[in-house]
Amino acid sequence: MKLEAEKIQMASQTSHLKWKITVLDEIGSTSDYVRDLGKQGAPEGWVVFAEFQTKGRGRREKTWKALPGRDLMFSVLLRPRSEPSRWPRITTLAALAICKGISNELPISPQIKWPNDIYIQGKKVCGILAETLSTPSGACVVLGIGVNVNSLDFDPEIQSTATSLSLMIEGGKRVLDRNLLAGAILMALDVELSRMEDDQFPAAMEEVRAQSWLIGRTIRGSVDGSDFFGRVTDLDPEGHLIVILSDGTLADLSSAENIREVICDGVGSLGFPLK
Ligand code: BT5
Repeated sequence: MKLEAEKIQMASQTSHLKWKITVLDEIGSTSDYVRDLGKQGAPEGWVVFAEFQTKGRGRREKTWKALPGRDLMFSVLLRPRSEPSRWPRITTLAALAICKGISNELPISPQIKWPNDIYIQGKKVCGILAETLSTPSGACVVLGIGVNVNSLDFDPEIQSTATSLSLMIEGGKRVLDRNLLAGAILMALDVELSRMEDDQFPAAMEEVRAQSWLIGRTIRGSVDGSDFFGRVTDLDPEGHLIVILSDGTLADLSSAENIREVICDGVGSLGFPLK
């Protein structure tokens, strides 16, 4: 079934934010499209879905790869009223919202792989890209979300690391209703994004911690081009990752790249005790 703006609107109708939904057959990137809308002064709540992206983007130079007509790829225009210092919380709250939207609609409990991925059974089912942009009508945030819904196979580069909701539920036998799922995610986004302020964010962070895929795992990753290795102990109150590094020091990371789990017994390759 194709994506239809009216059906998504119906499925998200109890939201406080008035979503204005557009569905495109093909576009370079929905986030670039929404960026242009933002520059032209478009109101908060504009959501653009595409059946196919020719230039889907991840962070930095990375690409988002998805075949046409199977998944969800969309970008949301936000004009947060909170202080800009709180805006980095948007990625965390969006991750929580996506988990809730999915588990409200389907018998599955996704996990948050800090900072911007959603995992099911250790595989990536969704990526989030929040970008800030200044416009003549004020700063705004373009929140880009890609969810693998009905894809059954993936580009060779991501074949071993990616999965889809359909694959995880009934081994890909059932085609899931993308309009209903999109509506459920938008409703959850509406609720979670209202938790940005200091009086609400700590409670949201408790839920995020409970759904964290990384806590307790031994990982490798990089920050600004420098590699690190250590064990994740927690997320701090702001949603940063706390890692005990191999030299015993604690790192509090606001962002990192290429995080992957290291599985080995006994002592890690850098002499880091794993137990
Ligand atoms: C992300 O970046 O995961 C954020 C992706 C956001 C995509 C949405 S789609 C709608 C909107 N419009 C856009 O142009 N973008 C947003 P990052 O953490 O940098 O991860 C990118 C990496 O994920 C790639 O380098 C691949 O390894 C992997 N990847 C690419 N496509 C994938 C897919 N369909 N499923 C799982 N992993 C994928």
